[in-house]
Amino acid sequence: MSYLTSHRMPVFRAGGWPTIGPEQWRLKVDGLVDREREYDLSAIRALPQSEVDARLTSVSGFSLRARWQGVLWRDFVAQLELLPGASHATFTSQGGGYTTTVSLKDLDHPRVMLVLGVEDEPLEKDYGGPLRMLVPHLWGYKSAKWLESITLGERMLGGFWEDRGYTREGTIEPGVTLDLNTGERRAIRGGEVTEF
Ligand SMILES: Nc1nc2c(c(=O)[nH]1)N[C@H]1C(S)=C(S)[C@@H](COP(=O)(O)O)O[C@H]1N2
Ligand SMILES: [Mo]
Repeated sequence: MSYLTSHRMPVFRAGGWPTIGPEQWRLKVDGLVDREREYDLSAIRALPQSEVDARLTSVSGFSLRARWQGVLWRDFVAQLELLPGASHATFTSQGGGYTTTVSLKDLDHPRVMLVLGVEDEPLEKDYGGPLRMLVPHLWGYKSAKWLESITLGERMLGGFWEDRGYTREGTIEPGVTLDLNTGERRAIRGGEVTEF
């Protein structure tokens, strides 16, 4: 059983579910970039690979800490040439119905990652495989699963959860989270949860 499954990580699939396999999978990057780009999985694996130890924290009250493997956003953005005015990235999931936007300022963070694996196993389809985002210092709805495209733009936009009442910024607020690593409820103070 995978790490996420054995820790009872919920499986969210708002906005659809991919119908293509990893062989057909492509990530498109467009908008305010010098040219449109497309990556298959081997192209993503050819970029510098890293690992982060970070907690994904959902506004719905659970969180999980894990070791995530993939490409750091900082390394990914470094091989793009952004055009003047680019200040936000809109992430669209396969399935068509899920999008979310994050400012480039928020993405410029050492633990923001395009995730290919968790705890040394490939990311399963349920949890966003073959490739998902991890933005650990914002609520989980900013971490789009089944990444299909990244569009560089000049403004904050709505998105699946943002249009249903959650904030566009996605800042983690103080409260309580069910820590799936231990099964305990713990207080969080707002911002990235790094203390456990
Ligand atoms: N495509 C897509 N991405 C998504 C979601 C979703 O429903 N569909 N849910 C988001 C929310 S609210 C959270 S908390 C995390 C949950 O990730 P998980 O389903 O792997 O637990 O994924 C985010 N990314
Ligand atoms: Mo969430």
